[in-house]
Amino acid sequence: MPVDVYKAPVSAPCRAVLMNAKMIGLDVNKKHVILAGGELLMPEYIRMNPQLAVPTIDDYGVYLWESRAICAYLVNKYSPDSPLYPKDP
Ligand SMILES: N[C@@H](CCC(=O)N[C@@H](CS)C(=O)NCC(=O)O)C(=O)O
Repeated sequence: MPVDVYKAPVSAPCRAVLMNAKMIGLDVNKKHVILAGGELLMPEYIRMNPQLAVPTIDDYGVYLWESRAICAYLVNKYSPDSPLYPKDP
């Protein structure tokens, strides 16, 4: 099962996460969220992201939001030798 990425097509932060995943060759399961549809207000979503925003990831029960944090996390976990992020913080 790939990592779930909750995203909306109009969202630049979501595109950053998806581009980042593509750059490291990570297969993700895209879950489309309709921003005006009230999905972000559902208890199941609030449990994952109390900030009520996309992108959010569900990595086998590890929930993370904020696009830049997600990008760094995915590279660290799934492509630690990638040159996308420096080894020395
Ligand atoms: N700083 C956040 C920004 C997230 C954000 O603002 N997402 C917008 C879409 S671009 C959102 O989900 N808005 C909620 C809404 O429109 O109801 C990130 O980089 O992930």
